[in-house]
Amino acid sequence: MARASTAKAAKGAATPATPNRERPPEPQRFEASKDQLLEFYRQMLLIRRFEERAGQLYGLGLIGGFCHLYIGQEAVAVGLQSALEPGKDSVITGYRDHGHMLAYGIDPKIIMAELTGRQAGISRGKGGSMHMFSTEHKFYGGHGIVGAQVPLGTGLAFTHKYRNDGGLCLAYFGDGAANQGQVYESFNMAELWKLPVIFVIENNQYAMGTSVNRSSAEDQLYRRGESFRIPGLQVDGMDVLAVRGAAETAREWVKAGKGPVLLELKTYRYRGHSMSDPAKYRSREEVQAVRDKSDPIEHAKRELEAMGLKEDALKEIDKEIRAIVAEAADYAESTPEPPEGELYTDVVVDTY
Ligand SMILES: Cc1ncc(C[n+]2csc(CCOP(=O)(O)OP(=O)(O)O)c2C)c(N)n1
Ligand SMILES: [Mg+2]
Repeated sequence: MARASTAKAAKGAATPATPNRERPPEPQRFEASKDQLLEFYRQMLLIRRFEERAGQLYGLGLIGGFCHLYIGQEAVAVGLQSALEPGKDSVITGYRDHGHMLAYGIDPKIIMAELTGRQAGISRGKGGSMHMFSTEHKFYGGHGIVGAQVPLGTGLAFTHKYRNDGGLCLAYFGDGAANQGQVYESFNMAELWKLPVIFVIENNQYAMGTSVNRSSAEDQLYRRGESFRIPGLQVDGMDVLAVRGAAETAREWVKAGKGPVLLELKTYRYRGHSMSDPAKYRSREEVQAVRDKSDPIEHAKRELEAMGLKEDALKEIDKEIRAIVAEAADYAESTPEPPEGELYTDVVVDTY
Protein backbone atom coordinates (compact mmCIF):
# COMPACT_ATOMS: atom_id res chain seq x y z
CA MET A 1 0.00 0.00 0.00
CA ALA A 2 2.71 2.41 1.06
CA ARG A 3 4.62 1.49 -2.07
CA ALA A 4 1.65 2.15 -4.32
CA SER A 5 1.13 5.63 -2.92
CA THR A 6 4.86 6.43 -3.29
CA ALA A 7 4.68 5.35 -6.92
CA LYS A 8 1.64 7.56 -7.45
CA ALA A 9 3.36 10.56 -5.87
CA ALA A 10 6.41 9.96 -8.01
CA LYS A 11 4.27 9.86 -11.15
CA GLY A 12 2.71 13.20 -10.42
CA ALA A 13 5.90 14.86 -9.18
CA ALA A 14 6.70 18.25 -10.69
CA THR A 15 10.49 17.87 -10.67
CA PRO A 16 11.60 16.63 -14.08
CA ALA A 17 14.01 13.71 -14.05
CA THR A 18 17.64 14.59 -14.82
CA PRO A 19 18.70 12.97 -18.10
CA ASN A 20 20.71 9.78 -17.92
CA ARG A 21 24.33 10.29 -17.04
CA GLU A 22 26.85 9.83 -19.83
CA ARG A 23 29.51 7.22 -18.99
CA PRO A 24 33.23 7.15 -19.73
CA PRO A 25 34.34 4.55 -22.28
CA GLU A 26 35.61 1.16 -21.09
CA PRO A 27 39.30 1.70 -20.17
CA GLN A 28 41.90 -0.01 -22.34
CA ARG A 29 45.03 -1.60 -20.91
CA PHE A 30 47.89 0.87 -21.50
CA GLU A 31 50.20 -0.10 -24.35
CA ALA A 32 53.54 0.63 -22.77
CA SER A 33 56.85 0.66 -24.58
CA LYS A 34 59.62 -1.41 -23.00
CA ASP A 35 61.12 1.75 -21.48
CA GLN A 36 57.80 2.87 -20.00
CA LEU A 37 57.13 -0.53 -18.45
CA LEU A 38 60.68 -0.61 -17.15
CA GLU A 39 60.10 2.74 -15.46
CA PHE A 40 56.88 1.45 -13.82
CA TYR A 41 58.75 -1.67 -12.71
CA ARG A 42 61.53 0.43 -11.24
CA GLN A 43 59.07 2.60 -9.30
CA MET A 44 57.12 -0.39 -7.96
CA LEU A 45 60.34 -2.07 -6.90
CA LEU A 46 61.50 1.11 -5.17
CA ILE A 47 58.25 1.20 -3.17
CA ARG A 48 58.55 -2.50 -2.28
CA ARG A 49 62.17 -2.30 -1.13
CA PHE A 50 61.58 1.00 0.66
CA GLU A 51 58.67 -0.50 2.59
CA GLU A 52 60.60 -3.66 3.45
CA ARG A 53 63.37 -1.49 4.86
CA ALA A 54 60.89 0.69 6.75
CA GLY A 55 59.51 -2.51 8.31
CA GLN A 56 63.04 -3.46 9.42
CA LEU A 57 63.74 -0.01 10.89
CA TYR A 58 60.46 -0.22 12.76
CA GLY A 59 61.50 -3.60 14.15
CA LEU A 60 64.75 -2.05 15.35
CA GLY A 61 62.83 0.63 17.23
CA LEU A 62 64.02 3.43 14.94
CA ILE A 63 60.51 4.43 13.85
CA GLY A 64 58.01 5.55 16.46
CA GLY A 65 54.22 5.71 16.25
CA PHE A 66 52.13 4.02 13.61
CA CYS A 67 53.51 2.66 10.38
CA HIS A 68 51.30 1.22 7.62
CA LEU A 69 53.09 -0.51 4.75
CA TYR A 70 51.96 -0.48 1.12
CA ILE A 71 53.49 -3.80 0.07
CA GLY A 72 51.26 -5.52 -2.50
CA GLN A 73 49.49 -2.35 -3.61
CA GLU A 74 52.37 -0.76 -5.57
CA ALA A 75 50.72 -0.95 -9.01
CA VAL A 76 47.90 1.34 -7.85
CA ALA A 77 49.94 4.44 -6.97
CA VAL A 78 52.42 3.92 -9.81
CA GLY A 79 49.80 3.25 -12.50
CA LEU A 80 47.56 6.13 -11.50
CA GLN A 81 50.09 8.79 -10.70
CA SER A 82 52.18 8.12 -13.80
CA ALA A 83 49.23 9.60 -15.72
CA LEU A 84 49.26 12.83 -13.69
CA GLU A 85 51.42 15.95 -13.60
CA PRO A 86 53.19 16.48 -10.26
CA GLY A 87 52.98 20.15 -9.29
CA LYS A 88 49.78 20.62 -11.32
CA ASP A 89 47.44 17.78 -10.34
CA SER A 90 47.00 17.28 -6.61
CA VAL A 91 47.03 14.02 -4.67
CA ILE A 92 45.67 13.26 -1.24
CA THR A 93 45.50 9.97 0.63
CA GLY A 94 45.22 8.33 4.05
CA TYR A 95 47.92 7.08 6.39
CA ARG A 96 49.27 4.33 4.07
CA ASP A 97 51.08 7.05 2.18
CA HIS A 98 54.78 6.29 1.58
CA GLY A 99 54.19 4.64 -1.80
CA HIS A 100 52.13 7.54 -3.11
CA MET A 101 54.95 9.95 -2.27
CA LEU A 102 57.55 7.78 -3.95
CA ALA A 103 55.31 7.45 -7.01
CA TYR A 104 55.23 11.26 -7.21
CA GLY A 105 59.02 11.35 -7.42
CA ILE A 106 59.63 12.63 -3.89
CA ASP A 107 63.13 11.90 -2.57
CA PRO A 108 63.20 8.58 -0.62
CA LYS A 109 65.78 10.05 1.78
CA ILE A 110 63.45 12.72 3.14
CA ILE A 111 60.54 10.29 3.36
CA MET A 112 62.64 7.80 5.33
CA ALA A 113 64.01 10.64 7.50
CA GLU A 114 60.42 11.59 8.33
CA LEU A 115 59.77 8.01 9.43
CA THR A 116 62.69 8.19 11.85
CA GLY A 117 61.53 11.60 13.10
CA ARG A 118 64.47 13.66 11.85
CA GLN A 119 64.78 17.37 11.15
CA ALA A 120 65.50 16.69 7.48
CA GLY A 121 62.24 14.73 7.13
CA ILE A 122 59.57 16.04 4.81
CA SER A 123 57.45 17.27 7.76
CA ARG A 124 60.57 18.15 9.80
CA GLY A 125 60.25 14.92 11.70
CA LYS A 126 57.03 15.99 13.35
CA GLY A 127 54.50 14.17 11.20
CA GLY A 128 55.88 10.66 10.97
CA SER A 129 54.55 7.93 8.72
CA MET A 130 50.95 9.14 8.58
CA HIS A 131 51.42 12.88 8.14
CA MET A 132 53.64 13.69 5.22
CA PHE A 133 53.08 16.61 2.88
CA SER A 134 54.80 18.20 -0.09
CA THR A 135 52.90 21.24 -1.26
CA GLU A 136 55.62 21.75 -3.88
CA HIS A 137 54.48 18.50 -5.51
CA LYS A 138 50.83 19.23 -4.64
CA PHE A 139 50.87 16.18 -2.40
CA TYR A 140 48.50 17.01 0.44
CA GLY A 141 49.07 14.09 2.82
CA GLY A 142 49.03 11.79 4.71
CA HIS A 143 45.82 11.72 6.94
CA GLY A 144 45.16 9.59 9.99
CA ILE A 145 41.41 10.10 10.24
CA VAL A 146 39.77 7.46 8.09
CA GLY A 147 37.86 9.09 5.21
CA ALA A 148 38.80 12.68 6.11
CA GLN A 149 40.88 13.05 2.99
CA VAL A 150 37.79 12.68 0.81
CA PRO A 151 36.15 16.03 1.67
CA LEU A 152 39.61 17.62 1.72
CA GLY A 153 40.30 16.23 -1.75
CA THR A 154 36.93 17.51 -2.91
CA GLY A 155 38.00 20.93 -1.61
CA LEU A 156 41.27 20.67 -3.54
CA ALA A 157 39.26 19.88 -6.67
CA PHE A 158 37.09 22.92 -5.97
CA THR A 159 40.28 25.02 -5.84
CA HIS A 160 41.41 23.67 -9.21
CA LYS A 161 38.06 24.62 -10.70
CA TYR A 162 37.87 28.01 -8.97
CA ARG A 163 41.37 28.97 -10.08
CA ASN A 164 40.87 27.40 -13.47
CA ASP A 165 44.41 26.03 -13.28
CA GLY A 166 43.72 22.93 -15.37
CA GLY A 167 44.58 20.55 -12.53
CA LEU A 168 42.59 17.73 -11.00
CA CYS A 169 42.65 16.05 -7.62
CA LEU A 170 43.22 12.34 -7.11
CA ALA A 171 41.68 11.43 -3.77
CA TYR A 172 42.51 7.95 -2.48
CA PHE A 173 40.65 6.12 0.27
CA GLY A 174 40.22 2.55 1.45
CA ASP A 175 37.41 0.01 1.30
CA GLY A 176 36.76 0.66 4.99
CA ALA A 177 36.67 4.42 4.51
CA ALA A 178 34.14 3.86 1.72
CA ASN A 179 31.52 3.23 4.42
CA GLN A 180 31.95 6.70 5.93
CA GLY A 181 29.19 9.31 5.70
CA GLN A 182 31.48 12.20 4.79
CA VAL A 183 32.45 10.35 1.61
CA TYR A 184 28.88 10.62 0.34
CA GLU A 185 28.45 14.27 1.25
CA SER A 186 31.58 14.86 -0.80
CA PHE A 187 30.25 12.79 -3.72
CA ASN A 188 27.10 14.88 -3.79
CA MET A 189 28.90 18.21 -3.92
CA ALA A 190 31.54 16.98 -6.35
CA GLU A 191 28.94 15.85 -8.87
CA LEU A 192 26.65 18.82 -8.34
CA TRP A 193 29.50 21.23 -9.03
CA LYS A 194 31.17 18.98 -11.60
CA LEU A 195 34.48 19.15 -9.76
CA PRO A 196 37.68 17.78 -11.33
CA VAL A 197 38.24 14.89 -8.96
CA ILE A 198 39.10 11.23 -9.41
CA PHE A 199 37.92 9.33 -6.35
CA VAL A 200 39.98 6.18 -5.90
CA ILE A 201 38.94 3.34 -3.64
CA GLU A 202 41.95 1.16 -2.92
CA ASN A 203 40.05 -2.01 -2.20
CA ASN A 204 42.72 -4.12 -0.49
CA GLN A 205 39.94 -6.37 0.87
CA TYR A 206 40.40 -5.45 4.52
CA ALA A 207 39.81 -2.55 6.89
CA MET A 208 42.06 -3.46 9.81
CA GLY A 209 40.79 -7.00 10.55
CA THR A 210 37.39 -6.71 8.82
CA SER A 211 36.90 -8.00 5.29
CA VAL A 212 34.83 -6.10 2.73
CA ASN A 213 32.23 -8.85 2.62
CA ARG A 214 31.68 -8.71 6.36
CA SER A 215 31.24 -4.95 6.44
CA SER A 216 29.75 -3.78 3.15
CA ALA A 217 26.17 -4.27 1.99
CA GLU A 218 27.27 -3.30 -1.54
CA ASP A 219 30.66 -4.90 -1.96
CA GLN A 220 31.05 -3.84 -5.59
CA LEU A 221 32.52 -0.56 -4.46
CA TYR A 222 32.74 1.03 -7.91
CA ARG A 223 28.95 1.32 -7.74
CA ARG A 224 29.07 3.48 -4.65
CA GLY A 225 28.74 6.73 -6.61
CA GLU A 226 25.66 5.66 -8.55
CA SER A 227 23.07 7.47 -6.47
CA PHE A 228 25.08 10.65 -7.05
CA ARG A 229 25.38 9.92 -10.77
CA ILE A 230 29.13 9.49 -10.46
CA PRO A 231 30.24 6.85 -12.97
CA GLY A 232 32.36 4.07 -11.53
CA LEU A 233 34.93 1.72 -13.04
CA GLN A 234 36.38 -1.43 -11.50
CA VAL A 235 40.06 -1.96 -12.24
CA ASP A 236 42.60 -4.76 -11.72
CA GLY A 237 44.85 -3.00 -9.21
CA MET A 238 47.53 -5.71 -9.47
CA ASP A 239 48.26 -4.92 -13.13
CA VAL A 240 50.10 -1.63 -13.53
CA LEU A 241 49.15 -1.30 -17.20
CA ALA A 242 45.45 -1.86 -16.50
CA VAL A 243 45.71 0.79 -13.78
CA ARG A 244 47.46 3.25 -16.08
CA GLY A 245 44.81 2.65 -18.77
CA ALA A 246 42.02 3.40 -16.29
CA ALA A 247 43.88 6.49 -15.11
CA GLU A 248 43.93 7.85 -18.66
CA THR A 249 40.20 7.27 -19.13
CA ALA A 250 39.46 8.92 -15.79
CA ARG A 251 41.80 11.84 -16.43
CA GLU A 252 40.29 12.57 -19.85
CA TRP A 253 36.78 12.46 -18.43
CA VAL A 254 37.56 14.79 -15.57
CA LYS A 255 39.69 17.20 -17.60
CA ALA A 256 36.89 17.51 -20.16
CA GLY A 257 34.83 19.11 -17.39
CA LYS A 258 32.48 16.14 -17.01
CA GLY A 259 32.78 16.03 -13.25
CA PRO A 260 34.05 13.33 -10.91
CA VAL A 261 34.66 9.69 -11.61
CA LEU A 262 35.08 6.82 -9.18
CA LEU A 263 37.68 4.08 -9.63
CA GLU A 264 37.67 0.92 -7.55
CA LEU A 265 41.12 -0.65 -7.62
CA LYS A 266 41.02 -4.30 -6.62
CA THR A 267 44.24 -4.92 -4.77
CA TYR A 268 45.65 -6.66 -1.69
CA ARG A 269 47.97 -5.82 1.18
CA TYR A 270 50.47 -8.52 2.06
CA ARG A 271 51.45 -7.21 5.48
CA GLY A 272 49.27 -6.55 8.51
CA HIS A 273 47.17 -3.41 8.74
CA SER A 274 50.00 -1.69 10.61
CA MET A 275 53.25 -2.91 12.10
CA SER A 276 51.41 -3.96 15.26
CA ASP A 277 48.86 -6.23 13.53
CA PRO A 278 49.41 -9.98 13.97
CA ALA A 279 46.89 -10.56 11.09
CA LYS A 280 44.97 -13.42 12.72
CA TYR A 281 41.85 -12.73 10.64
CA ARG A 282 43.23 -14.39 7.50
CA SER A 283 45.36 -17.41 6.73
CA ARG A 284 48.96 -17.41 5.54
CA GLU A 285 47.76 -19.49 2.60
CA GLU A 286 45.39 -16.73 1.51
CA VAL A 287 48.25 -14.21 1.41
CA GLN A 288 50.63 -16.64 -0.29
CA ALA A 289 48.07 -17.46 -2.97
CA VAL A 290 47.80 -13.77 -3.93
CA ARG A 291 51.58 -13.39 -3.95
CA ASP A 292 51.96 -16.45 -6.17
CA LYS A 293 49.15 -15.58 -8.55
CA SER A 294 48.92 -11.82 -8.83
CA ASP A 295 52.01 -10.04 -7.52
CA PRO A 296 52.19 -6.74 -9.47
CA ILE A 297 55.98 -6.64 -9.63
CA GLU A 298 56.36 -10.25 -10.78
CA HIS A 299 53.64 -9.58 -13.34
CA ALA A 300 55.56 -6.62 -14.82
CA LYS A 301 58.81 -8.59 -14.66
CA ARG A 302 57.37 -11.45 -16.70
CA GLU A 303 56.04 -8.99 -19.24
CA LEU A 304 59.43 -7.28 -19.51
CA GLU A 305 61.10 -10.62 -20.06
CA ALA A 306 58.61 -11.36 -22.81
CA MET A 307 59.59 -8.01 -24.38
CA GLY A 308 63.18 -9.23 -24.46
CA LEU A 309 64.67 -7.77 -21.29
CA LYS A 310 67.42 -9.99 -19.97
CA GLU A 311 67.69 -11.37 -16.43
CA ASP A 312 70.98 -9.51 -15.95
CA ALA A 313 69.39 -6.13 -16.70
CA LEU A 314 66.66 -6.84 -14.14
CA LYS A 315 69.26 -7.85 -11.55
CA GLU A 316 71.12 -4.60 -12.20
CA ILE A 317 67.94 -2.60 -11.53
CA ASP A 318 67.37 -4.52 -8.30
CA LYS A 319 70.92 -3.63 -7.23
CA GLU A 320 70.41 0.06 -8.05
CA ILE A 321 67.16 0.17 -6.08
CA ARG A 322 68.72 -1.57 -3.09
CA ALA A 323 71.49 1.05 -3.12
CA ILE A 324 68.97 3.93 -3.18
CA VAL A 325 67.05 2.43 -0.27
CA ALA A 326 70.23 1.67 1.72
CA GLU A 327 71.33 5.28 1.24
CA ALA A 328 67.91 6.54 2.39
CA ALA A 329 68.04 4.31 5.49
CA ASP A 330 71.60 5.39 6.39
CA TYR A 331 70.60 9.01 5.98
CA ALA A 332 67.46 8.53 8.08
CA GLU A 333 69.50 6.96 10.88
CA SER A 334 72.33 9.48 10.90
CA THR A 335 70.73 12.86 10.17
CA PRO A 336 69.96 14.81 13.39
CA GLU A 337 66.67 14.97 15.25
CA PRO A 338 64.88 18.33 15.32
CA PRO A 339 66.05 20.77 18.00
CA GLU A 340 63.66 21.31 20.92
CA GLY A 341 62.69 24.72 19.52
CA GLU A 342 60.85 22.93 16.70
CA LEU A 343 58.20 21.98 19.25
CA TYR A 344 56.96 25.57 18.96
CA THR A 345 56.91 25.88 15.17
CA ASP A 346 54.11 24.88 12.78
CA VAL A 347 51.63 25.07 15.65
CA VAL A 348 48.48 27.15 15.49
CA VAL A 349 48.48 29.43 18.53
CA ASP A 350 46.06 32.12 17.32
CA THR A 351 42.32 32.04 17.31
CA TYR A 352 40.82 31.51 13.89
C1 LIG B 1 37.39 8.13 11.85
C2 LIG B 1 38.28 6.97 12.19
N1 LIG B 1 37.71 5.81 12.60
C3 LIG B 1 38.48 4.75 12.92
C4 LIG B 1 39.85 4.83 12.80
C5 LIG B 1 40.72 3.60 13.11
N2 LIG B 1 41.16 3.01 11.86
C6 LIG B 1 42.38 3.28 11.37
S1 LIG B 1 42.64 2.53 9.92
C7 LIG B 1 41.13 1.81 9.91
C8 LIG B 1 40.71 0.91 8.77
C9 LIG B 1 40.56 1.58 7.44
O1 LIG B 1 40.58 0.64 6.42
P1 LIG B 1 40.59 1.00 4.89
O2 LIG B 1 39.81 2.24 4.67
O3 LIG B 1 40.17 -0.20 4.15
O4 LIG B 1 42.10 1.37 4.56
P2 LIG B 1 43.40 0.43 4.58
O5 LIG B 1 43.96 0.48 5.98
O6 LIG B 1 43.00 -0.92 4.19
O7 LIG B 1 44.36 1.06 3.64
C10 LIG B 1 40.43 2.16 11.05
C11 LIG B 1 39.08 1.70 11.35
C12 LIG B 1 40.40 6.06 12.38
N3 LIG B 1 41.72 6.21 12.22
N4 LIG B 1 39.60 7.09 12.05
MG1 LIG C 1 41.31 -1.58 3.16
